[in-house]
Amino acid sequence: MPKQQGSVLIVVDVQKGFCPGGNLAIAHANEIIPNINKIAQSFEHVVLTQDWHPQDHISFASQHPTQKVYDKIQLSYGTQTLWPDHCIQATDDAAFHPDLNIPHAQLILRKGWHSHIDSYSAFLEADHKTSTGLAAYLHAHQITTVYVVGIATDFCVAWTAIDACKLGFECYVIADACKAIDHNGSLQHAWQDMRQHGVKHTYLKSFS
Ligand code: VGL
Ligand code: ZN
Repeated sequence: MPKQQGSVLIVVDVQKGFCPGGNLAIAHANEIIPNINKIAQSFEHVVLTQDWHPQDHISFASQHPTQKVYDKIQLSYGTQTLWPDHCIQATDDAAFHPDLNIPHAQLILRKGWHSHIDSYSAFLEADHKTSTGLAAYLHAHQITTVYVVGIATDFCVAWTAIDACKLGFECYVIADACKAIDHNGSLQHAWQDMRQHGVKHTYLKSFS
């Protein structure tokens, strides 16, 4: 299969914490992993992201005693959804799912490691200012097109894809290689947002 020239596959947060048995488990999330492994074979450039929070992370409901999981609160950088404690640095919950098998992936980008800012996006933290350095990395490799897969469609995948467009990359989400949290209509809202920002979507079948 020809390698996609000038393109990168960004594999978002395929971690135990987001799969059945994890602390922020999404039903059936593990089922997309064989598809991701297969798609990755079409790419020379693959970046894996890893949600990587300190134990006192601001997105954890446990840090806000009067709030509960899924509540939304206002922080200096905007609205923050509160989550169960998840993907704490160097815990088993933060490990990549053992089915993920992309030995040629070159970069593992950890995000969400500032205790006071969340980072759904692989490009910019939730203040929309603090850079992770990923755009510069991609520019250094002459990459102009970004394909995004992984977990969760309506949070980290969507924010990554939207920032990719805002930063001038052509961006595709491979819809059937993603899994959503879909809480209170968040998935529909995310697709609408992605469309408005110029994110395109495609499907697995276009890679076979
Ligand atoms: C994610 C919620 C909290 C994600 C990460 O990977 O989409 N969602 N942290
Ligand atoms: Zn997180």
